[in-house]
Amino acid sequence: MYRLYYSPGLASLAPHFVLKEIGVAHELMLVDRSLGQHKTADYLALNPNGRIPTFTDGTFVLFESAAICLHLADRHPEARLIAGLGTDARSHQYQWLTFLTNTLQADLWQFFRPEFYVEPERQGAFKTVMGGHVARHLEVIDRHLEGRDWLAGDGPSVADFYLFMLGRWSRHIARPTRTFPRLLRLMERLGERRSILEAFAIERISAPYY
Ligand SMILES: N[C@@H](CCC(=O)N[C@@H](CS)C(=O)NCC(=O)O)C(=O)O
Repeated sequence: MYRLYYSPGLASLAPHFVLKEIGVAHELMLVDRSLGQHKTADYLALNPNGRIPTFTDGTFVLFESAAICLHLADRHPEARLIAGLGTDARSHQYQWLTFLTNTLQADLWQFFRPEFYVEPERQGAFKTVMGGHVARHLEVIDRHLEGRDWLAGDGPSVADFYLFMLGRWSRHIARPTRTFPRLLRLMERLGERRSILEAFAIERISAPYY
């Protein structure tokens, strides 16, 4: 049985959307950050970074949210959440997913956790700078979406579901996702899907979603 170790609204959200989109049986294991459950020896044995999410399937263990999404897409080709191996569309899906994780998500992380990077008195200014970087990344995506329904390929891929999660997180910056017209259309299109609405309901996340 698949297991997703999650915490509401965090980086486990994208794999949760993907599990729902596939419609495969799975167990959700709540990791309560306020109790430090992500730093216990048992959890660190699964994910040495002490970060959420982690995915298991029997003795198989996988961490990194994007890797979990890709794994599920590969395991369930019938859900068509990734284009065929060796196709241009698949390479572009890799491109966008990588951009999302190592650029947009990385800068969002710094926006949300300035205390890891600068002293308290500089954190306000640091957040403004990081919010600006995030807005520029969203602008790149928004421009790319001109004339396109999805990031790459002819249907929603794991990259789009991942973008939905980060687009939601970006609602806290000065120029949130909803201020980018093409990005907003993508968020609206995805936000109507049953998979996403079910995941939000389970995680007790209510509208507005982004
Ligand atoms: N690159 C990791 C990052 C995961 C991550 O940073 N998760 C956050 C929640 S969104 C977390 O677990 N934070 C734990 C903490 O703040 O100590 C992934 O995408 O899976």
